[in-house]
Amino acid sequence: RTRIFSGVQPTGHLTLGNYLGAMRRWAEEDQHRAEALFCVVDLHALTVEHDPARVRRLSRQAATLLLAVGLDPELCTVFVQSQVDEHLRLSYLMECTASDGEMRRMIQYKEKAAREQARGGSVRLSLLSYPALMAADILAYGTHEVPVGEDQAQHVELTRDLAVRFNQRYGATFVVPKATHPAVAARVMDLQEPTSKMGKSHVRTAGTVYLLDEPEVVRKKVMRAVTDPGSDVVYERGERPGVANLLDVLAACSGGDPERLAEGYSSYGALKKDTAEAVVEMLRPVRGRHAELAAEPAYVDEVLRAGAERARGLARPRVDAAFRAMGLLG
Ligand code: AQP
Repeated sequence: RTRIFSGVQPTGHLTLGNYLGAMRRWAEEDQHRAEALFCVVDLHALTVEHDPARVRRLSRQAATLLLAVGLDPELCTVFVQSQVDEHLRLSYLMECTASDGEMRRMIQYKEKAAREQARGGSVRLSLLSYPALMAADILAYGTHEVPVGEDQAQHVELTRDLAVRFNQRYGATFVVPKATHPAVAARVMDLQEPTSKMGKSHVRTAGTVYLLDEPEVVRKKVMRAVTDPGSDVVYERGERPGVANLLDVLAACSGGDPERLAEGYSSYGALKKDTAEAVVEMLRPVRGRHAELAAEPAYVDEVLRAGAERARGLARPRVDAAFRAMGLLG
């Protein structure tokens, strides 16, 4: 059976980008067609300056949101990365497989390292080795497919390289996985800065729609989205990134095609209004379900406990085999 793995980082409140780029497909498609594991990757959240209490709170919220968007623990495995030791064990072997140079080439490393330095902080070593841990997350489970937004494509590519290298050098141990991306909205852009990805850890929040934003807040953010010079509605990602982003979001919410949708609009105002309503309606059940689940922390804890146990059982034999293959007594 096809195996799928993916995750979200508790580095901020989850966003519309996380939902459209990844989580929605996990719930609507992936969990139904494959053996799927979804993870709150909390260890990754320690790669940048963090507040322990906030990371703990966000991890719980992210886990609750995974269930709120429709992941069903009867169909898939939902767990927290730090509760399954195999990720850390295999991460070290991946660090011993990867080179310093290929880590330094990662776009996310360059961007986040620059951000940390601009804040006056130092760059954590773990930010550089992040892709080794991510490779471990994926490879530990014999994953075939990694459903992610486009921003993660480079890390999955590196994971493939590491799997191939490891298998060639130490013997066939890992499945070589591939990334899958949604057909539309694989990269949702910031509403205020449509040439940058919408991100959950941005300091300015006006361009980011959070899954738990009140409907009024969502409307305000979308209505104030930066559009482009001109006033005719055409889908042109390069020339008109603001309008293209709104069309992508509308298309993703309403199931249409962004270019086709553009033909139906003669003003930015009408496009924004429809996009705002489409987002509000799409998020309404997620907010509702999140509120219900947040009132049942014991249930969420039990899902995570059972998920971690199951994940551990799946990962352990392959990680043990990798230890032995690399020359450790294991
Ligand atoms: N804007 C996006 N559009 C489409 N997909 C996105 N994803 C993230 N942002 C977008 C996808 O969501 C999944 C989880 O992402 P993540 O938690 O690894 O990353 P993030 O939300 O981008 O948050 P970061 O990395 O903490 O920092 P910022 O916010 O500063 O960039 C992934 O599948 C990702 O592709």
